[in-house]
Amino acid sequence: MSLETKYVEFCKGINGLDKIILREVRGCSAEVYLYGGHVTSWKNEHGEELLFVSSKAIFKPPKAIRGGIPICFPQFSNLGSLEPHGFARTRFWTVDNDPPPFPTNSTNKAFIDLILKHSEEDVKIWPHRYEFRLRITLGPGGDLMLTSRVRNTNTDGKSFTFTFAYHTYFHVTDISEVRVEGLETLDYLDNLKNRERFTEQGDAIVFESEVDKVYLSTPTKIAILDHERKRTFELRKDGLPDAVVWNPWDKKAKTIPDLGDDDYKHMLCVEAACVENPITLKPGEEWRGRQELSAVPSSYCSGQLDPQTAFLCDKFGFA
Ligand code: TA6
Repeated sequence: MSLETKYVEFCKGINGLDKIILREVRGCSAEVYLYGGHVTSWKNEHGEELLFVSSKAIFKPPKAIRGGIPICFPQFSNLGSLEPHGFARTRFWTVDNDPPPFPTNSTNKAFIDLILKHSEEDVKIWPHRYEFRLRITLGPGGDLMLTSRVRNTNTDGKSFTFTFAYHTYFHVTDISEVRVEGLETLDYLDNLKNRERFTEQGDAIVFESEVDKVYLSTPTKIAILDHERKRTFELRKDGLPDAVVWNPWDKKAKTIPDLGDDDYKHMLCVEAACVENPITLKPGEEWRGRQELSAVPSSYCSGQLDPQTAFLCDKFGFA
C-alpha cells in the first residue's frame, strides 16, 4: 500500500454489524466487530488468515461469534453464576474516542480503542460498575496486540473480582501436526476431569484427542507450531499468568451447533488468561492484561521447528 493506506476503516460486516478493518502498509490486516469487541480476522501480508472462524459462526446477538478472539469477562467458563465466559463477548462495545493515555509505540497507526461499560441491565446480573477499555493494534510487521484495561468505577465502595481470557482460536492446517511449546512440565487444571490438578509430562504438547486444560503460572511466551504449514505462532502475554489450551476433537465438535464437524482439525485455542487466582479491584483501581501475537515461518529463525531458537531470534527481539 502507498500513501493512501487507510489504517483504520469503519464499515459494515456480516448481518450489517459494525466492523473495523485495521491495515498496515505491507498488506496485513485485522478485523474487529463492535459486537463482542471481537477480533474476527488477522491476515499476514500474503492475505493468509491466521485465526480460525467457524463457517457456521452466527454473527447475531445473543450468540457469541465462534472463532477469532472472544473476550471472556468478567467470568471465564462456568466459574461463577454468569453465562459461560461472561457477557463481554455478547455486548455491543463502542469506539473510545478519548482513551486515557498509556505508554505505546508511536509508530503504530493501525489501532482502535473500544470501551464497554456496565449497563443498568447488566448491573442486575453483575452488580458492579466498570470501564473496560480494549486497544487492538496491528503493528507495522503484522503483529496483533490486544491490551485490556479494566477499572472499577463502583461508587458504593465495593471491590469486584473477575476472571478473564483472550479466547484465541488459531487457524492450523492439521491439528494432529501441531505442537505447543512453553507449557511442558507445568501444572494444569483439567476441565475434562473436574478441574483436577495434574502436572504435564513429556517434551511438548501434541494433540490426538480432546484437550481442555488451564495451565498455571505459565511463562510469558508460548509457541504454537503448525508443522504442516511450517508456521510458528508466538504468543506473548503480560498480566495473564494462566494459559488455556482447548480443542474439542471430533465427538465434542459434533455437539457444538456453530462448529462444523471437521472444524476441530483446523483450530486450536491457546488463551492468555487469568483463571486460578481471580483479579480483585478496589474502586478506582485498574488492571491491565496484554496479549501479543506474531506469525513467522518456522524455518525463518532456525531452519527447524525449534521454538527455543525461534524465541531467541534476533529479528523479533525475544532473546
Ligand atoms: O476455553 C475452553 C472452554 O472453556 C472449553 O471448556 C469449551 O467449552 C470452550 O471454552 C468453548 O466455550 P463456548 O462457551 O464458546 O462454547
